Amino acid sequence: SQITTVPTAPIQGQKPGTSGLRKKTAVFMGRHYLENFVQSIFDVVECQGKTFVLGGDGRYFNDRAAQVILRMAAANGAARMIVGQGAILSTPAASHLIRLNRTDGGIIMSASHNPGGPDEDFGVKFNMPNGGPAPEAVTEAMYRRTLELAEYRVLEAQDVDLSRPGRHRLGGMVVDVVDPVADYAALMEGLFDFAAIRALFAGGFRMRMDSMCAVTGPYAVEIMENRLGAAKGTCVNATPLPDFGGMHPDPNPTWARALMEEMFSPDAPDFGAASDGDGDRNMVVGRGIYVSPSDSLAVLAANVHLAPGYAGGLKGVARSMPTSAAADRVAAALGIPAYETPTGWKFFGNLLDAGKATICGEESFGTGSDHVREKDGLWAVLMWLNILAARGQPVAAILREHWQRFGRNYYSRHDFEAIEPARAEALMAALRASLPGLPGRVVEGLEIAEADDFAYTDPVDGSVSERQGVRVMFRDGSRIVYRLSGTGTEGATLRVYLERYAPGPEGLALDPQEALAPVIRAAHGLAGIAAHTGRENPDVVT
Ligand code: VG1
Ligand code: CO
Repeated sequence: SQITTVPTAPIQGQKPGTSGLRKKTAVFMGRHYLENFVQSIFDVVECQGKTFVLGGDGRYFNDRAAQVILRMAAANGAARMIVGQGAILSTPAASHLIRLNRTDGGIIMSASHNPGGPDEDFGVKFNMPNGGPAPEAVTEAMYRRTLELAEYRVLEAQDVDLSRPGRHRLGGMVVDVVDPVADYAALMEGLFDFAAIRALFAGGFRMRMDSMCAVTGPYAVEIMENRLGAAKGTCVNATPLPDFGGMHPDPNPTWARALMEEMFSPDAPDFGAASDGDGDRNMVVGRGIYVSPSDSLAVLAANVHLAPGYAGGLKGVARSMPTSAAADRVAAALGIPAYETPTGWKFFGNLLDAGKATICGEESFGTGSDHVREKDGLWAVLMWLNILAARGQPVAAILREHWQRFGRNYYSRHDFEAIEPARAEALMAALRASLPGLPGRVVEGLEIAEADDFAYTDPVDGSVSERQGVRVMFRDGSRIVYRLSGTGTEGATLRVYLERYAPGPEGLALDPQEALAPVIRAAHGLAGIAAHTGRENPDVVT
């Protein structure tokens, strides 16, 4: 077969955000769009003789894009591609395959928790040989390459049959189609006490695992139902669909409403969980009690030693800056370091590689550990199951005991979506300009101690990332963080992160929105949210 060099011209705006390049599907399907970006990836990482993993979350265009990427990899001299059957791989499973096979990285096709379909979103990102998302220096180089690209290379060939495991040839390149679930399930079996979790289910423990018609369905069925003996039907919405069945596969109380309703109903099962489009996020819910992601990270930090894979304890805990400080309190009690990184999993990679942190988390329903280099939704759910089996208590009791011991960081995130970008930028600019005058001011009865724009110096490679979010910190430990989303495809999204610490033993059982009421009012006042955006109320509250 023949390699064709196709003349092209730079396409503006191919700049990866918090997690890869995400655009409307129609944009990705546009002339040369996918090809230009993939060629830029290959030009930066150098494709010749290399082996890469390829897979995606199964959304609309996933199968077509996979064939294009394979033909381009072959034309650019790749030696071998390891592809999930049906071009399917969850993000954590892709990360694992990259590491397990010691490959030169991988390409993941996903727009994660964004809806999928011809009118929704698509995305592509590159992961490094350590299995983690490419750091900013690499994604910047890819972006610069898109701005100078003049041609791309593609092999003239028919589609590769990805419908079942097996080996194929595409030009001079080997294509190995692999079972997307098997290696990942084996990894989980090595980390957790499957016998104890099996005994839990055998004893009548009931669970609902909602895969939201996205990629974790086959993983959840194999692990929960087949290997752990959970009742058939425990896993719902377990068939990945190109449009996620019209769902918004974002596991939070707003978008996983059916799960929330069931968990708060009289006949609620013992435990509920949901995962996102590409399987790296998780939400966990107990009977009648929601676990905030920040609390989940803290509870895991305090209990992971109960899982065999973590019996040796933790080297450190890392959280993204907007995540609550609940995990820091556990780290302090354990006498281990706590790290605070900018938003996005790529910033955890160096800490994990260097053995400085063992578990990591973000307030955006992301939790994971050094077993892979992505956040991992099913890992978190299995960790919770392992803890529930070991402690023999319901979720509510575990949370109450945690707050009694460490105090409670009341926490909430308010999202204002689809704001006109210029207005969102103006809000952030005004906030940044106001920073020097904030310390000492009292708002809603709260005195501001410090205010800044978060900057991070990576303790491993010394790289600096600036302008990562405006922080307003109050004398009593309360905090407001403002930043703009880097994953959206339409307008701007303002995220406002709100936190207030209650030391206990009293006042630990309030509704977070009530406990945070003065902080919320202060957040609106300080940023002039209504004046800048015309919005009084957030679109999504988590
Ligand atoms: C959001 C979250 C961030 C997460 C990122 C990718 O980014 O806030 O914590 O790492 O999504 O998650 P942003 O820039 O929109 O706030 V996923 O599951 O979309 O890969
Ligand atoms: Co995701």
